[in-house]
Amino acid sequence: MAKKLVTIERHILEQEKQYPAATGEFTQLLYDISLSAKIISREVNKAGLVNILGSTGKANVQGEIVQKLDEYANDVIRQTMEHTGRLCMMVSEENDEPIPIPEQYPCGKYVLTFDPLDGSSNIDVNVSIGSIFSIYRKQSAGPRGDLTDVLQPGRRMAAAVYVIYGSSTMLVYSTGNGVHGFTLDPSVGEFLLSHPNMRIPEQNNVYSVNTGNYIHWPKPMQQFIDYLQSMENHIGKPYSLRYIGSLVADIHRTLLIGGIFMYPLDYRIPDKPRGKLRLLYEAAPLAFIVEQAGARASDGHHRILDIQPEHIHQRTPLFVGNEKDVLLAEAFLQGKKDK
Ligand code: P6P
Repeated sequence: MAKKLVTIERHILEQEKQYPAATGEFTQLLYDISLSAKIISREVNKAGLVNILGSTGKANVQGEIVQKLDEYANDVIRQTMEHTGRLCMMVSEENDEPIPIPEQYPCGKYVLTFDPLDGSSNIDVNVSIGSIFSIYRKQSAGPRGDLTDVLQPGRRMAAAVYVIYGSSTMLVYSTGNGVHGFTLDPSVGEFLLSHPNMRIPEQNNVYSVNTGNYIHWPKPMQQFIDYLQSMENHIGKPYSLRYIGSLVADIHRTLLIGGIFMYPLDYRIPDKPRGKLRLLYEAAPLAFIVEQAGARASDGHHRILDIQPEHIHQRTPLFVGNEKDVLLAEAFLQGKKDK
């Protein structure tokens, strides 16, 4: 029987019907995100052809050399979003401060945080990279957004989206009503439903971590990895290692085949809690999505979605994957597991 052809616009509209109070604002916001994803995908996919590679020589708030594609993606998202009247504030990995809506545009009732192009160091070697978005509802009483609107715990998120620019471009989103994946058909410029109701498989003996950082981990973390690599673990054979070093690609694979992804506490990182990944626009939106797909997401001690952000570029350790594996990691890290 022919599969139903469902575009992301159609799917979002169907989802909206389940919220009688929905005004369509939220639907339009998700559509705006899919539009920026199509534009970024076009540039990412021709990066090798056009002289867009190489860095601008400028560094961003992370101190990383900003690839031209990072800046381009950041500009595309800001220019797609800021005039729509749907947002009251934005936060981007590429901008030191929160991004207010320009005075000449009206403010709306949503907040957008985003990492415009994560894993950009992989652009030049043609490894999958991604964009990550989270949407919150405005909390402040004033006409224009403020810091209380962007520093919300992930459990208050209204929606999360990630886009993976790989062998194909996929957009995966959740509004708290399951996780749904769409694949871009560039010939018609439509995201078509390809992965309805995504659920993480029950179990898979795959772990995903940069073992090159082993000597920089706390002892319990080293013991957990030793355990996964041994014959004495709970499945009686060593786990396989899969690590791409591009967050969206590693999380997407974990969601599709199971296992556990980790970016643990690393003693080289001076600021507590000594994680590399960012909470607001990396860990929290991805945690929202994976929890909706039946997975667990924590920093090794707390549920990611329960962490109250203190500042917009706050970092966190991240453990994502099958509940059993993440609970095991937490038991080791909390000293509750006999080694
Ligand atoms: P490492 C890419 O630079 C990134 O920000 C994430 O996409 C990725 O998960 C992580 O860093 C990889 O870090 O230290 O393993 O190279």
